[in-house]
Amino acid sequence: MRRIGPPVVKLLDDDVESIKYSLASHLLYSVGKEPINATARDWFMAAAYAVRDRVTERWMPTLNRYYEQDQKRVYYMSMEFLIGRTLTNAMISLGIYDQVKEAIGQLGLDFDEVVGWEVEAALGNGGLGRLAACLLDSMAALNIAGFGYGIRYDYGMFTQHVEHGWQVESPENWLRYGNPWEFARPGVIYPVRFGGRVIHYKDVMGHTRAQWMDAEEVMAMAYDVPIPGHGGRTVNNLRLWSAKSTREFDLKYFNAGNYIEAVRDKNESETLSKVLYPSDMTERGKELRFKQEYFFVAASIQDILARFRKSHDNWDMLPERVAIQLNDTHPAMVVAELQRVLVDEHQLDWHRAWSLTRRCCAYTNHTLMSEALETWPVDLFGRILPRHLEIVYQINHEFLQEVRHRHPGDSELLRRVSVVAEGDERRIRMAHLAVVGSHKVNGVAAIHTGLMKSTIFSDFDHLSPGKITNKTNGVTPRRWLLGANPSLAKLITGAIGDNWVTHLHELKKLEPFAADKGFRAEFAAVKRANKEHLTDVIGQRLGIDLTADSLFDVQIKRIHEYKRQLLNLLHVISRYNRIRSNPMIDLVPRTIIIGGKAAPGYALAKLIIKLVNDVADVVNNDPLVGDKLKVVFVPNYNVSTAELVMPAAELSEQISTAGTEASGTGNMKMSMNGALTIGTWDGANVEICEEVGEENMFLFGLTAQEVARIRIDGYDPVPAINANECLKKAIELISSGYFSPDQPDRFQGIVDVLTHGDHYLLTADFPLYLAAQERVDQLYRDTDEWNRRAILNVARMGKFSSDRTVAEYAREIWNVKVE
Ligand code: 26W
Repeated sequence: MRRIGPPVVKLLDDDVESIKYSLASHLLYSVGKEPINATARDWFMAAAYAVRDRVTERWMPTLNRYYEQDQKRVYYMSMEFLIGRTLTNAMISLGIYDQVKEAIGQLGLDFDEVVGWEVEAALGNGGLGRLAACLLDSMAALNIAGFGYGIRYDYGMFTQHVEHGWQVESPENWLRYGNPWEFARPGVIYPVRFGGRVIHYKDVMGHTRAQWMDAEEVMAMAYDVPIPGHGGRTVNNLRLWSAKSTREFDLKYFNAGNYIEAVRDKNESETLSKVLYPSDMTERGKELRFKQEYFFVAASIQDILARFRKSHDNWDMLPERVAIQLNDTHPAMVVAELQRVLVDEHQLDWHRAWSLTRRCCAYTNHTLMSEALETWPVDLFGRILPRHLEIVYQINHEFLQEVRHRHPGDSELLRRVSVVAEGDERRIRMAHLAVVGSHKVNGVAAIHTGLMKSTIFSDFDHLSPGKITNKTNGVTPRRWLLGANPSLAKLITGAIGDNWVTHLHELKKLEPFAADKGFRAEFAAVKRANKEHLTDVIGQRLGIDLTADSLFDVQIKRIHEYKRQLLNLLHVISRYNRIRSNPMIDLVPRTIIIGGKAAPGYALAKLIIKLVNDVADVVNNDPLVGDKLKVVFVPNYNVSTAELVMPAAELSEQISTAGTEASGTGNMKMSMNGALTIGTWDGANVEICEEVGEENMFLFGLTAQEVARIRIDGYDPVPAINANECLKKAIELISSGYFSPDQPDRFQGIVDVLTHGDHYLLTADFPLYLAAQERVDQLYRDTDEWNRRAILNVARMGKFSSDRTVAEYAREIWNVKVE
């Protein structure tokens, strides 16, 4: 039973002595060691537990408060939460950073080393997963009753190693030493069914009912992770599901006396939460992925409804107490599942249930790229979720009937908007299911939302004007500025106070400081120190000698053709050619830093990584080049690496083909840390430009409209290549095997995509990119002016706090109050 009333436990004290006591007692009682034989990792665990205690005692009152006040809950449903490390983040949220650091120091330990032992929670691929983590942080900071639901993968994102320049993946067993941030909830466990068949019958009232039977069962067990909001008033909950075989299952085999078989099958049913799919675009037709999606949807819906039923017996209250946000289509089965539970299990009338479902759900789209839009073959769908397939057909039938009624005779329209794609193989379009089953649909940047409305969802936009809205992404300033860049944070706070941490618009007050020579010098010193720190780490870990005197030019993100890491490389190679043909040339020294993972099955992306490393080998070891140009591939780019690199970036590369990058969030992180952006008119770059001013960025290239136009006309890259000597020479150098003498045709695949079709229009944008890079060099020579503009970038980043993003969702989609 839930206890109502004040907490029985008195709050722990947060002074250094009390924290030292916590550390020592956790080392003994939780870790089972004494200082004499404790390793730094043991101390990390002790520190995590000491901080966790202080998080936990704020967590339970938060949950009780929501219950007592019967607050509307927001459920953020996501297959990915790319959280990163938690220890210092939690210390900052609770306002105990200095004390814990001091306590650890007083125990004779190295704080950075202790903190460095934390294995990050990498339950996500990239932008979408990291956005989920930023939104959770902001919901807690804004005291919104926001709960995350996801999967507790045994193996999250793979670790990337670089061997002979190639990406090699290895599984990351992140739970090996235990996860101090999670609480196992063996009592919170729900059955999830797969397969079987459906029978239809008439009940006593004469209503036709469906019964789903003979299904296999897997159990979903909850693990809870507290999400502390800044200031510590609110600690929200992230509930992650882990698959467990059922007890019936065990008994069945035990009774049959087949123990070995029992254990083998048990393993199989537990594979559901074994591993995160490491591709952020295509997982076409993978049955396990489909099952993972339903697994976490089914468990979450049971949990959400159980919580609702504790305090409500009127189903009509559901949309007033429950908002469900679908992070892309991965949880889109929520639409069919909620409808199924209401109709089949609680006997609601179909139309009443459908109204409730739609008023609860909202869907966020994160990409327009057709290869990333999920569809499932009808036969796979029906084999695994036979009742859901019927429900999807019924939903579609009623939807199409309404469309037919409003647009009689337009069979093309029906074909286009149908949830079922007809063709050689019929498929369920999850995006259409999500749109039809939601009351709001949103894109993640203005240009992206506009393109959603004019391309993939244009019919839906006409059918339901106003349903598709924009919610431009943001990032949490707690992790990405205060936590990652403490010296810049300190400089800012010294100038304008610390209110910016929760009200990022206050950064505006920095604007006048851009004109202050003294402040510019201090700003430059901070950036310099961050660059030196990165230089040290790269020297130690990779053995590459960098100089902080060069311009740090950074592109860190997943490796994808559309993100155009190759365009960056073409600039690098042409720069190299310039230096080689004139070794005395007076060029601004550059350090090009590239980092990112390729999907294990994405051969071309892996080849791009190899090219970066082969180019780096040649350039970095060419005595003619010296410090004028260095190229570094940072292995295993993840949240922790991002926290290291972002603060040291001076030039932020955001150069996707216009119209392809939904938003980008790395662009915001780097600007916030005082980098200038070189970028295309794509994603949130456009809005960053509106805020910071075009004169404080280096925007270049085709617009999304021009890209669309060119593609309709059909693009031939050959004339563009022949017209630009630099480009031609760069491609020829790759093609000649200059960077791969041991295998001259290694990069033929890359040369081919550039010279045949060039779908992402690198060759079309190259001259403008080079010109923009020229402007970068020019400005960098005027250090003071560069710094002035960098400060203006920081000062004008207020819009890109995920607090603003969450507040917009709260008001316009979730209908919950923001204080
Ligand atoms: C089928 C598996 C799969 C997994 C992830 C398909 C597609 C995805 C996502 C759509 C990929 C993703 O991370 N998208 C990114 O979302 C960010 C947050 O909104 C945006 O900032 C990025 O521009 C967008 O690429």
